[in-house]
Amino acid sequence: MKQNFFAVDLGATSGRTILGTFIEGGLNLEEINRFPNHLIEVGGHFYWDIYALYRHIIDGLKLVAHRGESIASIGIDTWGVDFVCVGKDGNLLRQPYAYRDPHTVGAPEALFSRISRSEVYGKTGIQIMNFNSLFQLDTLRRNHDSALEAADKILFMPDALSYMLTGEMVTEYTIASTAQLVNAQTRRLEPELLKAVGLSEKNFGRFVFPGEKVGVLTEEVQKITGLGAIPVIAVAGHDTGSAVAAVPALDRNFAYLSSGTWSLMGVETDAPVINAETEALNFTNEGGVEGTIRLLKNICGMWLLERCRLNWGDTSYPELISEADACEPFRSLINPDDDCFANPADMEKAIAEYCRATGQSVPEKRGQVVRCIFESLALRYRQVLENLRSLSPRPIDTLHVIGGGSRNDLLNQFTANAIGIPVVAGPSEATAIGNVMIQAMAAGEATDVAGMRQLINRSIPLKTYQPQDTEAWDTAYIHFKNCVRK
Ligand code: LFR
Repeated sequence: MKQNFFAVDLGATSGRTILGTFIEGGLNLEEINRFPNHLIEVGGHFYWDIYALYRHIIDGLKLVAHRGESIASIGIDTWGVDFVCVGKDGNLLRQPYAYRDPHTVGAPEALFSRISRSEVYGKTGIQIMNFNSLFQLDTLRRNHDSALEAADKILFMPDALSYMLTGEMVTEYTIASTAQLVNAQTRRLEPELLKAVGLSEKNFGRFVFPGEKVGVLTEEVQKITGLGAIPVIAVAGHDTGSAVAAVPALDRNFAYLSSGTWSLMGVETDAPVINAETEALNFTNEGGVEGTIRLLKNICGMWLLERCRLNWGDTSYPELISEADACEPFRSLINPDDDCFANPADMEKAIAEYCRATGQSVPEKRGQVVRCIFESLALRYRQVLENLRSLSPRPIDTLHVIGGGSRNDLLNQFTANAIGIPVVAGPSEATAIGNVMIQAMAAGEATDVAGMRQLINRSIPLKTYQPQDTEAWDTAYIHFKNCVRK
């Protein structure tokens, strides 16, 4: 009998539920529902609405139940680092803070006065970013946050939603890894780091790896949805972990770019790569499926465009892309990772100000803004790929672009031009596919990631972009390095 796997994939701007089913020679994906995910600004802070996300998941489950379809299991992945505090009575203590809340600005330095930067990096191998859960927890601790003070347990977003569905509390390895709370060698929560922020392992749920069962739907959820006691499986709870599991590569000489709100560029390794160079370049070693490590760097991605679009009404992506295509090349360039783009009130203005401050032409038309974003991203990809080449244990022959951003033809072509090697784009729903894969492996329907990657490669249309205009891009790269702020 065919088995349907229900994947919940929540990103920082939108979420979706997908039903994945293995069919003759391939994988069929059906989107059940799609919904926005908003940052909620109130009282000087930014939060997520976990109850709204929960309701959307329930709606998705109901839709499948009403069709009379069966579900073999459910898996949830989300963006990284955010968490909820749970009280002794099992209640969520408040909505989770969103990682773009500026309360963590300067937080790493505050912690490093008690435990050194090198020690934190050496233990975890995780890039220092002020919003990592380690620094969020320390910020809340310093601020005497009432929810943290009353917390019995800390649950990361995917684990919190699994808890709401099953009543069982777990801490899944991939999501705890990107939180900067896992020791990269032992692959368990690092007691010293927990202690540094006033916590211990008792404050976390049962530690599980991708593929382990969390529990089954509570009677309450069964009643609301009309479904039975369906198991919830811990997938790679960190969306990037699920996405990279679904890179359709046939060998291992590749780099990947998981392209969504963030652009995550890296390689897959068998063991953490933690040394003076990775520390200086601030590369991360996030835990993945089947014991793999993602040696990668976060690059600010479609966030730049998503935020500009807030000013532009309902203009579609294809429209914006064609406007950008019609504009003059390399008119203005930015460093996408400059702090000023982290969460500005007005992204278009922030870009204009950046260009002015660096002595460049200020984009005047919408197409010019979009072109500036795409060209700057492609050049930044080149810079990060150059670093990766020196850190990676393997050669890099191809760049696999996966995720929603892989649908962007113009950016894919710019990327190939900038990096000088072929770009293979797709699948755009890599995260949901990775989520389904782990569930299928848990159910015994799939054996390993390598086999699944071959199946994805065979059954999902991919598009290859060969580098063009490389001389112009080489010149632009030199210009980029000179004109942007580091
Ligand atoms: C991508 C992602 C990145 C993480 C960022 C913040 O959606 O999960 O991997 O660094 O969001 O959580």
